[in-house]
Amino acid sequence: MNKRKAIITGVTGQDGSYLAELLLSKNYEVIGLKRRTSLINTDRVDHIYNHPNFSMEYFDLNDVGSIWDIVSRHKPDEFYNLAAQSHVRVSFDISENTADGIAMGTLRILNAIKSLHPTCRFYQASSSEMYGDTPTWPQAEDTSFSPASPYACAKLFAHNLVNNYREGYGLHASCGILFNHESPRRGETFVTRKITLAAARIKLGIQDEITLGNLDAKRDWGFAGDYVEAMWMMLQQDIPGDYVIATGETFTVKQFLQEVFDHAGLSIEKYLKIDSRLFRPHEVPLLLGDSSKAKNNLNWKPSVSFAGLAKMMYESDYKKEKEKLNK
Ligand code: NAP
Ligand code: F7E
Repeated sequence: MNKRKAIITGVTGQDGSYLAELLLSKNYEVIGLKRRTSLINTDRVDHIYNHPNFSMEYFDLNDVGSIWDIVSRHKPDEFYNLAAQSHVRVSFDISENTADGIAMGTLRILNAIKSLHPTCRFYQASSSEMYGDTPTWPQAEDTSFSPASPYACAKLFAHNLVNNYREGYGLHASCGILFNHESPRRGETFVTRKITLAAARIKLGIQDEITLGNLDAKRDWGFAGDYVEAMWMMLQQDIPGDYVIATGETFTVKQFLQEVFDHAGLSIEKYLKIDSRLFRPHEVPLLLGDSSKAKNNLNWKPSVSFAGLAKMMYESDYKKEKEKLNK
């Protein structure tokens, strides 16, 4: 039997790397798409680079020609669109670039699939940020959206577009409305990783303090490895659809900080500084997901607890920073 072929945009990112590993373990041929960067940034996929079923190609969300070329040459069975300028705070600074990549980039991919290879199954990385400051919680698939950043507005555009192409053209296109998910591979400027890395470095005596913004925001944090399983499960369903993926528990940034610092045996009061520049023009106060639909239809559930996630990320950072010190 021929191997199933999957394309992943954003393969150099946190989720792209976990998803590539998962699909390789299921014997897929995986083509990871990356954009050109001036420094090599393939750290998260270096360990699978020589896998016989893995390859990487250049593309960019802003480049129609590359997208059409890749879809027409490979004719994949599944297409996972994970690429994005994914930092909410940064989306206020580079709003046009963020919106173009996420909104128009998704449109470019959908048009290529519709015209060149409409049987391809498509996954869109939608986000809980689309709920923004909705007064309703927990948030499920039918909760109204109230996006509170250029990032979230662009994600909602893409989300609506996928629904529109599913209905209008009969594409097998699904959206995962994923709540925050983290891991030792999380980018260092997202709050969880910023905290675990700082705690590890403070513990080792190579950092003096941690500077944060709003500690009161609440997030529903899960483990990225669990969440990429849900992406794959969505594309194995006969009928496409939208699914909330979340743990169903919410904690403040302060609680995450406390969990990590307690684990490291550090006092928050001694090392924490608050910087108003890290607050956002428009904050999302509370995200808490209801993933009952995913539990019922996909048999998906998270496997890592809040405390387990904090510990996993801290231990990983401590080990890596210690190894660097000993070099
Ligand atoms: P990430 O670590 O920031 O990875 C984003 C990926 O997109 C990187 O590979 C990045 O390339 C690539 N990219 C950015 N702009 C691009 C462009 N113009 N053209 C081509 N590639 C581009 O994000 P993640 O945490 O893995 O998240 C994956 C997806 O899920 C994103 O769409 C994100 O918005 C969405 N999402 C994430 C979460 C979460 O909590 N992690 C929750 C909901 C939704 P470089 O490596 O070159 O920067
Ligand atoms: O912020 C607060 C900040 O940047 C979480 C992305 O993956 O998840 C992510 O977006 C909270 C916010 O993630 C700092 O104000 C305090 O309330 O880790 P974050 P995010 O904005 O929730 C969603 C679901 C996505 O889709 C996105 O792609 O933490 N916070 N102090 C801080 N945040 C950061 N980054 N840095 C701080 O110093």
